Amino acid sequence: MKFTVLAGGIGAARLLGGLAAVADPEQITAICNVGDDLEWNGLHISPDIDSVIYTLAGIEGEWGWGVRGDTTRTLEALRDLGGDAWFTIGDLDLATHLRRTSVLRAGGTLSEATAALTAGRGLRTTVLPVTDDPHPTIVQTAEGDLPFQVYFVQHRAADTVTGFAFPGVEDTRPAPGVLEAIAECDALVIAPSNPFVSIAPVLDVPGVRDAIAHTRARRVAISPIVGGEAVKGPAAEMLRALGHEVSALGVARMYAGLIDTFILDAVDASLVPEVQALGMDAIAFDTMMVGEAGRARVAASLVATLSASMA
Ligand code: FO1
Repeated sequence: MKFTVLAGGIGAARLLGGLAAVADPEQITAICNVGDDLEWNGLHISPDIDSVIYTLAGIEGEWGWGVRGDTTRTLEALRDLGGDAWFTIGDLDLATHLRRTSVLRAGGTLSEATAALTAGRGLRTTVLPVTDDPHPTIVQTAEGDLPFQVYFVQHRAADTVTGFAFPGVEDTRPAPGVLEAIAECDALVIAPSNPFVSIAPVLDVPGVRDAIAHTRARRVAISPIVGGEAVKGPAAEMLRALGHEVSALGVARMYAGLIDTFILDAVDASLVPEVQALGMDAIAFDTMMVGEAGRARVAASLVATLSASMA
């Protein structure tokens, strides 16, 4: 079975790690959000791409980002020199950003830089940015418009969110391979990622929604909300602030018309009939991806669900 996964950060990375353990890694393509990207001390950082690459390489960090066992000596030295140090880039992580930025400076695209990084880590899974064009997420808050990482890291997601903007998204083009990966897969999976700031910026690149509407693939989304709370990050606060129901059903409503199957966690099984009433299949199983065994278990349940729906 050929999989294409629309991916945000850590939830998507864990799912992809599990999928690569239970399926052929060469049959998996991740299409990654780039709305979280930022320039840091002159370097191009792509947090969601890096979460996916590090997790697939089995070296994801204990901080929830970066590389396992990393240190911050460079950052501390930079801080001592009066540099910009609110974003914690580890010493080993830095190599990734140097490599990416050098490819970009030499005239390469973000896709080419990403391919260099996946090859360098020995990965067999294809990792694509959704677009090679600049496509930043702006979080609109009561304090004003903030680039995503300023809202999320510098302001600790403390500002009241009023909306999101993706300036210039209408001029972005899907990166090479993105539309093909959607058209030619058997299973199109929307990872358990934040629907507002991880998945919407992927869907909004011109051509992506259309490709999803026309793919022959089974289209499935996994809820990032479990028991009324986000597994990680500010998705629950964003749903609440924007007037959505803070539940897996609230997320399912956002994907109505786009997908065939919605997967909820077992604790939300009572919501299955209401999700089905939206015009999609609904399946509930344990979606908590704790440890490598948990990731593989969730991926195996996903594959079983897909196989059953295609039989
Ligand atoms: N998240 C934080 O909460 N604080 C940080 O200082 C931070 C640094 C960082 C550096 C590189 C990287 O790839 C990710 C980093 N993140 C940090 C996580 C990042 O904000 C999130 O992974 C995503 O953008 C949300 O999916």
